[in-house]
Amino acid sequence: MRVKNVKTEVSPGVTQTLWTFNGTAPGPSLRGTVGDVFDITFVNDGSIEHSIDFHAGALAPDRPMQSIAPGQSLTYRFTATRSGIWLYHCSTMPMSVHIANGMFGAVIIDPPGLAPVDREYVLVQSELYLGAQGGEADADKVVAQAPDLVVFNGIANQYGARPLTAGVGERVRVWVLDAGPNVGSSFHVVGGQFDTVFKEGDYLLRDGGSTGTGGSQVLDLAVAQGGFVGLSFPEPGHYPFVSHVMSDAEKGARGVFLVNP
Ligand SMILES: [Cu+2]
Repeated sequence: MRVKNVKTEVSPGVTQTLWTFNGTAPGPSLRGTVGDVFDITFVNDGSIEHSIDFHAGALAPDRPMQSIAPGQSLTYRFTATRSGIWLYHCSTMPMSVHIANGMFGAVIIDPPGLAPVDREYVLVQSELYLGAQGGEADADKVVAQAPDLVVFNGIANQYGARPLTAGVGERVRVWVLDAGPNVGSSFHVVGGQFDTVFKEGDYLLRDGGSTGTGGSQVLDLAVAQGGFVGLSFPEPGHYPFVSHVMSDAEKGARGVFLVNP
């Protein structure tokens, strides 16, 4: 896992120099099952001190989560003992600014017995606090918790231009993680209903629940929480997905499922 500063178009015509893990924000999504050992080599090729904190592992933070200077590296080994979708992030102070400037990602540890699906997506919500064009996050805006953009997978409105796809009747799973640093999410699919919701390590609803007819309209996530929803689409069309915190949807936390016959 290598820190790199990368100029990124975060919204059409808007460029920021992000601090990234492996070149993108969010960084790579890692995946495994309970019992897996993750052996990470963390390399700082950035321009200031950085660090990494994997929520997916339980261990003493002292050594693996320490900040390291540019040019240094460390090894970080953790065992995935519990299932869920877990945040990882830089934990160098001010952590808010490091996360706001791109230093976050997801680790998915499948719960045992996870049902097969036809389509599976991962959406990581985060905020951008724009600095000068081509520059870095505006720390004053971060402190004020006044984001310019709220985004899925790092870029405002990207799935409006380039929809996620599914077919009528297909089983679709959407993993959602809220990376913050400051704003929670209320994940909703317009025209869709979730028959399954898994949040923070357990099912809130599974196949319609105890009645068999239960449904859910939103997966609510505080900052750093995650889960998944399961649904299928009844007919072809364009089904928008949003954070139902509507001002955040209007700041870019929205996209579209294109459902084909
Ligand atoms: Cu950092």
